[in-house]
Amino acid sequence: MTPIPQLQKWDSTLDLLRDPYRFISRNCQNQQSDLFEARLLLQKTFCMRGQEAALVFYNPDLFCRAGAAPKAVMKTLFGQGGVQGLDEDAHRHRKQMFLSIMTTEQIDHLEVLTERQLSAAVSRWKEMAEVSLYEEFQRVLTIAVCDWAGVLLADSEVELRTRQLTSLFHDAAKIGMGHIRARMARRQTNAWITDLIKQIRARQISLPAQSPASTIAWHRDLKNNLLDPQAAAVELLNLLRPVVAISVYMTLITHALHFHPDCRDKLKSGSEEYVRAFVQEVRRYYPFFPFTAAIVQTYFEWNGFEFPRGKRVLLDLYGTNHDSRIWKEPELFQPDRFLQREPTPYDFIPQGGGEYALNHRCPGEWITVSLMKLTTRFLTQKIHYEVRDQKLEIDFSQMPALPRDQFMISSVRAAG
Ligand code: HEM
Ligand code: MYR
Repeated sequence: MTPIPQLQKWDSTLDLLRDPYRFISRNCQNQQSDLFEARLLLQKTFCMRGQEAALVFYNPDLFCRAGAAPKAVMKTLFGQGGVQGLDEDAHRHRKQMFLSIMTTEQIDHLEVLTERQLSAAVSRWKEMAEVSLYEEFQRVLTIAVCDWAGVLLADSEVELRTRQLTSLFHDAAKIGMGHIRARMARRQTNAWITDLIKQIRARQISLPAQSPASTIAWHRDLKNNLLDPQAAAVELLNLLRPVVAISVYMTLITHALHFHPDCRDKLKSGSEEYVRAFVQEVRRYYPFFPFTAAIVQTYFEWNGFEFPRGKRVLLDLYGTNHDSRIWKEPELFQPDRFLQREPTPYDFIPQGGGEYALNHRCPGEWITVSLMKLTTRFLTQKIHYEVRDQKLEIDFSQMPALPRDQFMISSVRAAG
């Protein structure tokens, strides 16, 4: 057996938090290995990257997810009792519930609702001296996704719910006050949506049968029981929160358009294929979800390395999307690469890899791509705006990573 390269430091958690997107690939480079071991959160953890690593990581016979995510992530971003922590039949059954929601009709419906909110926002933006795009996108997506999912949202509630849903992903990985905010947001949103689930079940609210809130409220587990109302709330929040998180990608699209005027010109003429390639390159190039975690379920050997049962393993998503063995000149932003080759489920993994139904790969990828394409068309074809001098470099020390000044625009007007 080959010994697994070990980091010398007693604990590397601080190094990981200082540069979360590049920690794994930097150390892989230093160790000349796609796999190394480091102590993270006081626990010896394997870290790996690359398409071969993704192929083994997404073998559901070898890895499980129960206990894989740290408590801090469960109590903020994911919530407790949701699909992310399930395995085997229970996972496949719950995952099917999510996949059943992702029909073309549902995705188109969310796109229409989002487009309507973006257009409505322009009337406001025209009157504003300066528009914080990240915040505006959060609001647009909160209104659209609540409407789509069947979650009633009074006008007076929009600001509060936008702030809470955003905190679940924006503050989850912060330390100190930020993290406390995310924990509070988790408690508040759980209470809000648990109430809604109970009202739907008591038939105090009537929703179309195909609305996502109904699907989740009436979903039955393998023993034919309804989900515990708190678990159902966590699953409905597993739709609301990540759709609001697309505000991060929407902001990064604006960033890419600003720094690549050649792409903007090509997008103006609007070939559908190029819009798609541009969106894929945004998902490849920019940091968002840094890595994902699983636990070795049964002992196995891979490339001469021993994987002991119970070991926590991190798969580097960002590093795999920047692996020079897969991507020529990975640090260049080049949408054309997606016109030349279709990615595989293991070499392009911004939202996880493998098969949707059998693995934990993100069931929201189609929605994400659809709303990103809409945003790209909107920013290049529907409005004009100015970008004043500001700090636009991406802050790689934060999760999610955003431009330092987030992205302020001004002089917004409809294109005509
Ligand atoms: C899982 C990223 C949007 C719902 C995941 C995973 C990642 C991810 C990395 C875990 C993959 C793994 O552990 O193997 C993202 C990013 C998004 C996004 C960067 C951009 C905003 C969405 C959307 C939805 C969604 C729009 C739903 C509408 C989920 C759910 C899971 C998941 C329910 C858990 C799947 C499972 O455990 O089987 N996502 N996602 N995500 N995502 Fe997304
Ligand atoms: C979602 O809301 O599910 C989609 C996007 C959230 C990204 C949050 C930023 C990074 C958090 C890192 C946690 C790592 C977990 C092992």
